[in-house]
Amino acid sequence: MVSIHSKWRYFFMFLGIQLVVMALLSREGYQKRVSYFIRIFRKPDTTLQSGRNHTAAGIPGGDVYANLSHLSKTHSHANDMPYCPKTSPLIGGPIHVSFPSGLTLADVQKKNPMVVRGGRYRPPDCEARHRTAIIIPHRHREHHLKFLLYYLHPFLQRQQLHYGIYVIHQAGNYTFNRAKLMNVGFREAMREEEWDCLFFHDVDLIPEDDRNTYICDSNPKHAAIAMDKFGYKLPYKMYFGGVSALTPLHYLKMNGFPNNYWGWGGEDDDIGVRVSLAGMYITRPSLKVGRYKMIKHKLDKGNDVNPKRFNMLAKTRTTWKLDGMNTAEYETISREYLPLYTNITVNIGTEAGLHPPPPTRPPPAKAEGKPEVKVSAKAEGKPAEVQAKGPAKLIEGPSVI
Ligand code: UD2
Ligand code: MN
Repeated sequence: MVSIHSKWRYFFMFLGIQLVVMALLSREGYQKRVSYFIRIFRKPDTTLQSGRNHTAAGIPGGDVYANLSHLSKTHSHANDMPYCPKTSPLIGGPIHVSFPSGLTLADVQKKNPMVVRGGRYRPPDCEARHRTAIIIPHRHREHHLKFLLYYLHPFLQRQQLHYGIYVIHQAGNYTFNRAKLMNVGFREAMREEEWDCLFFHDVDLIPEDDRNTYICDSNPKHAAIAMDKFGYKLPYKMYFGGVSALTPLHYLKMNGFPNNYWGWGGEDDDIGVRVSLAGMYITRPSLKVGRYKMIKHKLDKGNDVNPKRFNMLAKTRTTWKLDGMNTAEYETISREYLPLYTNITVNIGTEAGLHPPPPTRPPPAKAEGKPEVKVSAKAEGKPAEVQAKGPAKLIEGPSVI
């Protein structure tokens, strides 16, 4: 009698447990829980080793340097190399992004032994299908640049691209002009190699998934569709900021980017409007893949919000053919082929031209007893770095890879 009793007890306990499990699973979000349990019992994924961690959305992120260690320098870019596969076998999906203190450019260099002078790379064991130049507008953001290089080099190598990284550095302290620097980057990069795709890339945006391939589409591509700062959503339909990709043909068709947006804002929308005015449209990767983390920062000194941006934007339709790549004027101050990137320092002038006249000074105060200080008109009108470094100095070209 006692044993029958206990049998029933076990049976009801078993039934109860089953009911609880079923209730848990049938509630909203049961899929997440199921995958969570599966992940606990699954063997670790060997493609995303050690640095595995979780991205903001709870997606597991791997070490961006995983998958690359087997590439050796023994391959010598033979002429008869086969084309790389259409989808790179080195791609690993979500990437764990963090910003450890103490990282140096020397560390980044050590981690990327196959990157050659000027920040160029070609896959050692196959012929790349794509040639991509990365153009980064820059001033006083060395700290961000270091992190971007740390992530971008292995990211691009995992995609088996032939690539080069160009940092376009605005000389002097005059108001920053992101879009004009892009025009400089386009011309200077195309002067060096036949790139078939150009990625225009903010210095502070780190891609979080290497399935976001840095190759061009048949129309201009907006790659940074999902950023942490916008809650991993597109802020508005025409948004074209952060990271975008155009072929040389796309770029020329829309007359490049505007040169006259000085200071923060507006230029990205102008560029978006140019795309449609030139008869093209914006393509995008999926929200799952076009994910980026922006390194937190404040508005820079020398990049105040541009108060004219809305007025200017209203006129893009009439200005895009008159201002852009066809009117971009600048002076190259230096071109340096550094181990991890090509640095091009340029004088892009001001609204008043490349060598604006010195600002008119108020007449000297009379009878104050102070001696008049004379300022050389010649030295005054030029940006500080132009004065310091003198005329354009071209450091020899990159070694042939
Ligand atoms: C947003 C857009 C950016 C651009 C900008 C308006 C995102 C993620 N990006 O950036 O594409 O449209 O608004 O102009 O929404 N920079 C320097 N030094 C400076 C100032 C700027 O290097 O002193 C460069 C740098 O590459 C930076 C980029 O210009 O990432 C954009 O400037 P920002 O980061 O200050 O502006 P943000 O984040 O609002
Ligand atoms: Mn930013």
